[in-house]
Amino acid sequence: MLQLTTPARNSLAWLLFGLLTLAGCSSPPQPAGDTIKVIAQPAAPPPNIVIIFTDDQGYGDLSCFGHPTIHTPHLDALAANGMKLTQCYVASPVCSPSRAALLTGCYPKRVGMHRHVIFPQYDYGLHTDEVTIADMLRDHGYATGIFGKWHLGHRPGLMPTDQGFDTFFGVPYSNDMAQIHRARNNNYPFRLPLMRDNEVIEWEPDQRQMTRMYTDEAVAFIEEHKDRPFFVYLPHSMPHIPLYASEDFEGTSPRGLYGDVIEEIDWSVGQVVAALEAYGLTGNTLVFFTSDNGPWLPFKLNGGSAGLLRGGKGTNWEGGQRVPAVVAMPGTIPAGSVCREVVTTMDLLPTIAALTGATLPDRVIDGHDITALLRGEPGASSPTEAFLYYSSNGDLAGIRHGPWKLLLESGELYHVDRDPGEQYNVANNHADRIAELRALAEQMDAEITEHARPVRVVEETLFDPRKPE
Ligand SMILES: [Ca+2]
Repeated sequence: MLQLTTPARNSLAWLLFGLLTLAGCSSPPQPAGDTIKVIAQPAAPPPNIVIIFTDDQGYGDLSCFGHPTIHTPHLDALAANGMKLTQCYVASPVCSPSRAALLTGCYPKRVGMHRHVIFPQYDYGLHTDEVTIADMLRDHGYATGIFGKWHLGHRPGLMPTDQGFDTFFGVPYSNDMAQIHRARNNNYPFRLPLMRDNEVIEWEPDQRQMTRMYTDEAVAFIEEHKDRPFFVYLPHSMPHIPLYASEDFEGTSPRGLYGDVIEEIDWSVGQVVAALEAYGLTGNTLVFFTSDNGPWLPFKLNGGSAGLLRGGKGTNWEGGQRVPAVVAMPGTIPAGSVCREVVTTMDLLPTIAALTGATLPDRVIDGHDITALLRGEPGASSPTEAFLYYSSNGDLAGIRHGPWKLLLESGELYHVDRDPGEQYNVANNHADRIAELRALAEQMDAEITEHARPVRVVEETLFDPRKPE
């Protein structure tokens, strides 16, 4: 659970070299002997980080994860050049808690963000005392940008630029917290702003252009910062309902509008990868693609598919929290590899710290460094001994330990390696195991509860989300 140290690796050497280069010091004043050695043989800059995070995309909604009619050639190529993760979990089956976990490396409850999602009228958000991946990398000399949906608080002091990002372009909350897609003369009281940093630049933007706009902004950011380390966080608004695709994609997929939307996201992945290739950055950039939770099944054809997994968004079945994941970093991650070990999005922060030499937050986090798994080291196994499931309202709901998964309320027990679809409850044969798992879950949750850190409440507003009279 506790990750306290990581080697500084080559980052100090790179930073010294970079500083001297920036200062134009071709003949610097006589420095210490070690520094001369550094200048003669500068280390490679630390890797760029790109995290692409879709909204409500199911485990089965990529062709490389088995979808028969959605065509995702760019994601499939990313997997062919990198690694597919078949047991990747998010820490919540809904948006805001899942995002808090990804960015802090913590269970949502540890950072107070476990109580469902943030609505337009809410006054709280992720506390700025928390250290996000963006904070960590910016302190390490990275340019940091977010292009897409934030959803961790939108009052002054709770915005992306307060949480380690140099720049933000996108929406502060979900794309259905909007007037535009609802029936005419509806009573929904809130509207959706498109923002740049802390400014609203448009109310109720044309959502058909969203995926393209985020992509263009992300690619421009990569171009602007190609000569220094950067972190791009690209949390798409789609395929969260209401679904929208641009004119180039609408009506093109045999899967219907949902397929159009996924194929436009796939196009976006291709644009990002092409930009990295154009600037010679492919081998020194980690690209991680995943989804914030499972598919929104009650919307039927407009929701996605968790493939062979049971359930979807908002549930603690595997389909709610096990998400499709692809990661690439040629030369570091073996091409065409598959990791079947349990990993979580909480692992991203400590793993990125290890890869970049950035300093880990000075507090308890829940994620683990999975670089050994990503490098495909022989015998590498999951550092996650047990994984806790929390309901969409933040209540302890279950635990996975090895191949076993216990749902606490119903007492159902599944062997999710043999039975990933959770079809065969084997609780009757395992009374002792159930007692052990229940005790472990309660013990882990008690520790998190005891040491939970607060959210931040802000009275002032940046904008009025209410519909004008
Ligand atoms: Ca979501």
